[in-house]
Amino acid sequence: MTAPTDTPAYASPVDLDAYGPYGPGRAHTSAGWNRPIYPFQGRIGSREHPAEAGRYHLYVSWVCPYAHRAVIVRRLKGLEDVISLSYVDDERDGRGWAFRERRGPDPVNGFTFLEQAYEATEKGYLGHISVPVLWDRTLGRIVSNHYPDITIDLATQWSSGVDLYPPDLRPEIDAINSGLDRRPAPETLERLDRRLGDRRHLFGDVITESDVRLWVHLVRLADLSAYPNLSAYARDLHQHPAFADTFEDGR
Ligand SMILES: N[C@@H](CCC(=O)N[C@@H](CS)C(=O)NCC(=O)O)C(=O)O
Repeated sequence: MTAPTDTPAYASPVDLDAYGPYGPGRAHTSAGWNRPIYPFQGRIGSREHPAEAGRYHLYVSWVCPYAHRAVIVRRLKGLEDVISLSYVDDERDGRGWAFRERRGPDPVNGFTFLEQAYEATEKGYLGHISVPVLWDRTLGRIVSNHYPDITIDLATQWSSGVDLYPPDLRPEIDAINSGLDRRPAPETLERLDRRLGDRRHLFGDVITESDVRLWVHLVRLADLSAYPNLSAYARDLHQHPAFADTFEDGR
């Protein structure tokens, strides 16, 4: 592991001529759709990765909706001082996610490419190098790059006044979330639009995991005009700092 220094370490600029465009490269796919297999599925709260403040770091990207969810959950739970966060550069060449001036260095390991975190975890790793990825400082390795587990663990493993995944709602939250795994189908949007006809959020006054999932889709969909309740809901949540401050319009 490279110790952080006063001089930030950055990757050289994106160079498509020299390195080619990113991907498809390491597309480890699973049955049904083009989804990577996740080799790293550790859980916070397990014996290996106890829920300790200051121990974990999230590597994310501004341009990745999956990473965005983890950033919103961290903020909603008030975990900014508990779990550190850094952003990879928005653009990639054939070398994959990298740390550059635009989004700042890797404050934990001084890596210049995210690939180094995967390599440090598993030498010779040939799988998918994705964000979000959760890093364990104590063990010097990745806990998980499985985005649904990362958001659930952030939501449940540290107590604060906010419960995004209340036990009594979990079956219904899981059911809604499964329809929001990928870009939601029009029937899903219609159903959720109707649901929001008589409540502020998907489960009423409280904000849950499902709202985080849904909102990230909505703000990236081109046209919500056919869904008046979803449009109003998206605008309403956009006023909330956990949503507004973690999103750059136009992305
Ligand atoms: N697609 C993953 C979520 C994570 C993900 O795809 N992240 C993207 C950025 S939005 C990534 O880092 N991909 C790496 C790659 O394309 O190799 C999933 O289906 O669960």
